[in-house]
Amino acid sequence: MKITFCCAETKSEPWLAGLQSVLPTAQITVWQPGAPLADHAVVWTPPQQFFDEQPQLKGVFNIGAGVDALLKLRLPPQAVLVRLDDAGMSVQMAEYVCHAVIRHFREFDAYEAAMRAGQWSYRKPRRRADFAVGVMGLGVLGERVARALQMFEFPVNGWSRSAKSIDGVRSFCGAEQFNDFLAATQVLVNLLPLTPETRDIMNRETLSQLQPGGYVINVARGAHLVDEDLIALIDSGHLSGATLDVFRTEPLPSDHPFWQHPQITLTPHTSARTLREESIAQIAGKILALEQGYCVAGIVDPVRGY
Ligand code: NDP
Ligand code: OXD
Repeated sequence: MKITFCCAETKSEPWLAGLQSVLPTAQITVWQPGAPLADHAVVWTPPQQFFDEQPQLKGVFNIGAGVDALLKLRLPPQAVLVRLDDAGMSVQMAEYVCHAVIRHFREFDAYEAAMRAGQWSYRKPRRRADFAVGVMGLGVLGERVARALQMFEFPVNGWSRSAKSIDGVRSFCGAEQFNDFLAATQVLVNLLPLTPETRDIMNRETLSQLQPGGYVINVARGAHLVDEDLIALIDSGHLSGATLDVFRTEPLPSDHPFWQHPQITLTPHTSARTLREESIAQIAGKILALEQGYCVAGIVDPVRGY
């Protein structure tokens, strides 16, 4: 069995060594133009040339959960595209989102500023019931985040394409329930995949429907958010701020207004990192299962876009 590795911005040696140790009989090599044909590919943002030169692939394994960049390319029609299915990402996402929600709810930024100014000052406790968190996307990551937020007794709403039944989470689904979901939400968390239907979904019209003082946490993709609409709604006072981990252009250009905005907190696309060991174990297990004719979890539906 031949496996080709084509992952941009990724050190290949440890991945190759890790894959080789769990698939000892496989021939695993780093792709370069003109490389021999392989059976399976492990990829992250490969160029179109890669797929053009590997037309017989059976499996394409993305080393991330989001496949928006891959679905812009022409993939071999018979190849199954498999996304990372948690592989240690959901706990990181739960940590990140709970941290952002709690920091906002408990006003820890204001306490930190007061402490730095040498002030011992109390703020009035806020009512948890006034801080309903709405999670857009209740898949592998969104469901874990919704469950984690419940541990802190925030009211939790979730919005997805199909209806969900998650204990304690108020489920909204489809375009027809989107406005009700927004109106019931104070802190909006985005964990949708980027598809033609979800691009620009956080815009002036939708964000205006959040409860006054609303807050936005975007941990999915930058192109879900219309940047200037977010800034306008914060500056008008309708929204109180945002925590953003993903951006339309990454790294975020140095002249982007997000950098300087006092009510916006930024992190560099780090909310849930790909963990090498967990990912290698998952991908190797799935390659073996596919080779033996079994179905595997995490196969992407190219029509749905995730
Ligand atoms: P999943 O595919 O498991 O879940 C996607 C969820 O979104 C599902 O609940 C799905 O609904 C819902 N959804 C999709 N389209 C729509 C729509 N049009 N309307 C309403 N709901 C919709 O994805 P993951 O949870 O694994 O990951 C989500 C995204 O997080 C990734 O696509 C990626 O972009 C991003 N990500 C970001 C990371 C970071 O570090 N910042 C790290 C990892 C991922 P249904 O259940 O009904 O199908
Ligand atoms: C992913 C990501 O999609 O890291 O896994 O953004």
